[in-house]
Amino acid sequence: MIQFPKDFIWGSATSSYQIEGARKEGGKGPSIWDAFCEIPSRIQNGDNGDIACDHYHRFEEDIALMKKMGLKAYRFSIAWPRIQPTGKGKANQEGIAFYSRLIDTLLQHDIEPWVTLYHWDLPLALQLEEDGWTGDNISDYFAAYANICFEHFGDRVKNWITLNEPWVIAILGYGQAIFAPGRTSNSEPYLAGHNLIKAHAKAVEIYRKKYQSTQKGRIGITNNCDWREPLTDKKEDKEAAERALEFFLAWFADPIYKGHYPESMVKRLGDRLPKFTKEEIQMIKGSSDFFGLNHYTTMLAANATGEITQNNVFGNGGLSEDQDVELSADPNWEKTAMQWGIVPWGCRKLLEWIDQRYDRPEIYITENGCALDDKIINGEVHDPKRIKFYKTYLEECHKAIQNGVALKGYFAWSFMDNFEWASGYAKRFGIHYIDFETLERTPKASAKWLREVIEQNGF
Ligand code: PNW
Repeated sequence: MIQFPKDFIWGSATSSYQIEGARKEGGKGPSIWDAFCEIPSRIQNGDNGDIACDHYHRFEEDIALMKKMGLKAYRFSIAWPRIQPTGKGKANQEGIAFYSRLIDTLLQHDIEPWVTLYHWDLPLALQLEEDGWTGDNISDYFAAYANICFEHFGDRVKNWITLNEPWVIAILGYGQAIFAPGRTSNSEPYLAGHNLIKAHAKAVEIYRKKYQSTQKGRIGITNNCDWREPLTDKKEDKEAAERALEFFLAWFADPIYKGHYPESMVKRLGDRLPKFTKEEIQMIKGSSDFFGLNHYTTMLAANATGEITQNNVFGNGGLSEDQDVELSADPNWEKTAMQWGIVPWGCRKLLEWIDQRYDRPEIYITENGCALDDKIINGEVHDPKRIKFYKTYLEECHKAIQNGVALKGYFAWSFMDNFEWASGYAKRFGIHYIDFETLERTPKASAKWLREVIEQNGF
């Protein structure tokens, strides 16, 4: 029997654009994802989040399902354009009222809200008028928005996550045009990343100065990272794997934990990597109360010796040419519907890497899970492969804890099938099945398995 520490947090996660729907209701303004989905051929099957899971209207039913599962925590995100329809100015009271009801209902069911302030649905006006995350003033707009959220929800919300996955925002949004706002560049990602780090730190500064002492919550950031395993024992490949992790995770975590970008990035990117001022470094260093980590997969990394063959799945190598890293997958690995390899030990190695590099931070896995081709048959979804995924990843998490890693919680992605960005509704990550015609929710076998895990605090 595998037992997790007594106070281990068991949760599940979603994000606003992926589940809420109600695109034009409650005074919400348009977001860059509303616009991106209008562009032909960007999203599989021409899907969009106009209705999604209709969580905006069905949140009480969803919270009842969470309660049934015994979830201790629920991670969701606030849609910035519901709070500030143009990204600036005073708060939209209907937006405040919606999230207030959501938070109250969670607390009534003893479920701890973990709130992400930004999970990619930037108010469209900020993209058009301020150049989105590459704009000079964007971090101040974000901080002002964060302030509104702390002011209205901070009496009840004790766990804040500023940004979800700045790497994805910068690389897939500004480098590879896979996600909104759909730009292609080899310099904008580094500028966007720079502004994202400043935005995070400014929001944290406001929280710490104005709210933390009275509201007594915690604030951090969630980064995503795959594991990179050296293809061979050769020194060049080991260095390539390390470099790949630096361009992925240390890009954001080094400034926050060490006060500077990784040396490998500074050396290779030259003028494309902006510099922080002394004051900014002071504000950024130490600006996370915990280490939020989203982890999905592993790839093999080799030193690139010539032309990069674009071997990376769904862009998840970043801008490989900047790193001189060639990625590949072991053909023996099982894969998910995203074609992401299932490699549980990669999760442990990544946790141990973070533990070492950042000197034992408290880590929360704020997302882990898999997309599979689930089918509902006679009202049931048998997803043994997902159960095995969770079981084997959790076993490695447990090993990491035994090896001294301060892993404090785990959130399954996702609570329900939802709008999987460029893949639309074709990829199902949920532990609850959604029929997107009727919007009926059904717990999958994996939800029932996780319910027992939570009940026994192990398996
Ligand atoms: C994360 N990659 O996205 C997001 O936080 C979720 O909203 C999303 O549904 C989930 O993971 C599954 O995709 C990612 O290419 C998207 O490396 C792409 C990558 C990583 C994470």
